[in-house]
Amino acid sequence: MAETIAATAAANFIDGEFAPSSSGRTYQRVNPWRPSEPVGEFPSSTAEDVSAAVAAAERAFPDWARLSAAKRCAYLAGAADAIEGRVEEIARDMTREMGKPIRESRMEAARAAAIFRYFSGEGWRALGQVYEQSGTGAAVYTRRRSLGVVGLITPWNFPAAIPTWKAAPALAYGNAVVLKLATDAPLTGLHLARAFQETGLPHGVLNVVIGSGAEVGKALVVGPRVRAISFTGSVPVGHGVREQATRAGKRVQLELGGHNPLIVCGDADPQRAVEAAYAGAFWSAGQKCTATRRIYVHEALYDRFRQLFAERIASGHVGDPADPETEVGPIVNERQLEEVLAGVQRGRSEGGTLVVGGERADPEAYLIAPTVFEDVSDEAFLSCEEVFGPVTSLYRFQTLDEAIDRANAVRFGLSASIFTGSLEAAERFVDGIEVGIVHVNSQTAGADVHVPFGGSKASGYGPHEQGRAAIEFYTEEVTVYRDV
Ligand code: UN1
Repeated sequence: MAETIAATAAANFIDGEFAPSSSGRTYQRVNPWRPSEPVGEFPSSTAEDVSAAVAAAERAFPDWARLSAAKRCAYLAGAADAIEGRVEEIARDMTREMGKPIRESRMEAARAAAIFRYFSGEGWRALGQVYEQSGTGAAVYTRRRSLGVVGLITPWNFPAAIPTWKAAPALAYGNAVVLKLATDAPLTGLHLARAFQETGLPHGVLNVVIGSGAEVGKALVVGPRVRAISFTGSVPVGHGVREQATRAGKRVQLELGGHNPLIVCGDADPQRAVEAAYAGAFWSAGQKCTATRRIYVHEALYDRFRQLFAERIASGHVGDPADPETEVGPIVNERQLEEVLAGVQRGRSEGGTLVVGGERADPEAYLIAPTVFEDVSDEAFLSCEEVFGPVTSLYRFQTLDEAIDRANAVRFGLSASIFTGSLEAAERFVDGIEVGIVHVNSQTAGADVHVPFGGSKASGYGPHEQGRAAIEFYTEEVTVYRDV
């Protein structure tokens, strides 16, 4: 059944039915590993489609919000079961449509099931606190309630995990959802709609619209009946979303880019740090906002680290993302490929030296070899701006304070990591590094499902996502003075 959903232009999910765009417009998505191979035809949706989805969500909302949390959460548990039962199928679709190596696609599909599972329990928790009124001693209590229709705008790079980690809490807390899937990876997200359809979710509670940011995203952001927007994507688009949504009086949550540092102290186990650097910089071809963009190595360890890192890259598996051995697959599309290659070019023209990589690695596939620079100045483009591909730079440092200062000298603040055996160094790093997610002796990417995820500085805005933090964004707090 998924194949028929996937292969048709009737892939929006509105009011419980799969349907084409009312405009009849479609686009074709191709496999980034073999761009001559189409993945499928999908709807190029319009503001009118968004309007139909929002209307369906508005109709569904009151009954959904009135349902007990336990009953709502049963649908999430059902979706977790459905997704768990077809991790392999979802992973294969993900790999085919956006090029993520199948090893990682499997982990991500399983993560989506875990997120639904987690929120199927989380939604049962307390929604408020009871106090006594200061004058009379009568009860005054707080109660969190759902917002209404929420708009979720999701990217192509985590096409299972991100739609899930937004939709799961939105639904658990009683909101109705309009989910925009990215045009570069619609197939994966459609499995969520399919899973909920199978659980018998009431029509209109979850709606899925596929289309561009300019049409579908904008219609959600400015549409007056949408109470809140949760957006994951780039900094410039995110800031535009914030401006427009705020002007329209909406609640906004942004998860934006990163420029994540990894600090390797002189006492670190170099091989372990190299593994983390490799995974952080190159898995998913560096197309994660949590990818490792800068690696600061203590001067005593620099030459050894550089050599081991180059050896690890030489023995790494780069190529067909459908091969379970592959660690680094293609870039999502041709435009992104060109942008990454332009970033590499700029790195060279600003004085960076290539340690390895730097070129396209396949005549047909959008594949770029893992790329490492050194001698990049702290002010250069590569040290400050996100190049969304398998590109990272090495820097030498002398003291930990210096490394932390340099690590902080960017506008982003998403994740950061340190490799050290010293508790004191780790504590100094945790205290001084200006990011939302800190790793000690693990790579910069990754997001456990039951803890908050989100950045500081230009990397994020609004409450964090996932875990118990998610209730902040998807509910509003009411204070009730109760006298008899
Ligand atoms: C992860 O590192 O597993 O778009 C998650 C992104 C982030 C999610 C990263 N919002 O890359």
